[in-house]
Amino acid sequence: MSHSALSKAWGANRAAIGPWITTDSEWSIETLAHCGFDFVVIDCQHSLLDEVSAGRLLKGLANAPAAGIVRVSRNEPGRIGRVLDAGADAVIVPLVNDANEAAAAVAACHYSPAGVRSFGPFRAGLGFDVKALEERVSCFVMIETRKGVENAAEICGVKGVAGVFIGPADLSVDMGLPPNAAFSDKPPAALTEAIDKVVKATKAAGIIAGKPAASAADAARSASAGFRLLTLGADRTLLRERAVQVMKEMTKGTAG
Ligand code: 3PY
Ligand code: MG
Repeated sequence: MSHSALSKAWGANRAAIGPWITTDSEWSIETLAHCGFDFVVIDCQHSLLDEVSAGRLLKGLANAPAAGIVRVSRNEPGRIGRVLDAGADAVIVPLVNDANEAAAAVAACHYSPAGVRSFGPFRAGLGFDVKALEERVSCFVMIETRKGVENAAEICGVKGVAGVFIGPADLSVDMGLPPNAAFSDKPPAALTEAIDKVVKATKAAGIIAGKPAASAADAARSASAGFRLLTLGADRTLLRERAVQVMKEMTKGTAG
C-alpha cells in the first residue's frame, strides 16, 4: 500500500512528481514538501546525506502532504531498516542487478518470516503493528546497469518490488556512453532500447516505472511512455534556477 499522495496520483493515471533532496536542511525539505509535489526523495547516494541525516530530515515531513522517499546509499538491510524505522514511506535501492539483489532489498523491508528487517520503529506515531509497518512502505529498486536490464523481467517479477526506478546516467556509463546520453536530442538507439525493455518489464509485472526527468517536456514524454514516478530536479537546482530567473527579471525591470 503506497503513501496516499502516490496512490492518488496513480489512481488519477498520472505520474507522481517530486524533487531530490540533497542538502541537510529541515527547512528546505519542509518547504518543498508543501509545494504540491507528490513526494520528495532524500538522496543518501549522491549527496553528503547519510541514512542518519535522512532520518532527521524525515521529521520535516510530519504534516506534509508529500510522501517521503529515501534513496539509500546501498542495498544493505541495516540502512534500509533504519530509514524505515525513521518513517520513510518508501525506499529506492540503487544498483540492483538481478532477482536475488531485488529480493534482498524487499526482504530488508519485511520482518520475519518474510524478510530480515529487525523490529524497532522509533518515530512517534508509527505504532507497533508489524503488518501495518510492513504495509505502509514501498520498495523501489533501481535498474542502472546492462546486467540489470538483461535481468529486468526477473527483477520486476520479484514479489514485493513496487516499482523500478531507472538510472539513465549509470546505465549510460555502463554502456560506454556519456552520462547524459539519455537527455541528448537524439539518445543512442541502444540506450533507448534498454530503457524500453525495462519499461515493458514493469508493465508486464504490473508495477511502477520511474526515472529522472530532465525538463517538463521530458517529464511529459516519459509520462506518455508509461513512467509513473518522475523526479524533476533537486533542492539545489530548483533554488538556483529560480534565483537566476528572479535576478534576471528584476535586473531587467530596474535597469535605468
Ligand atoms: C542515474 O541516472 O544513474 C541515477 O542514479 C539517477 O538518479
Ligand atoms: Mg545511478
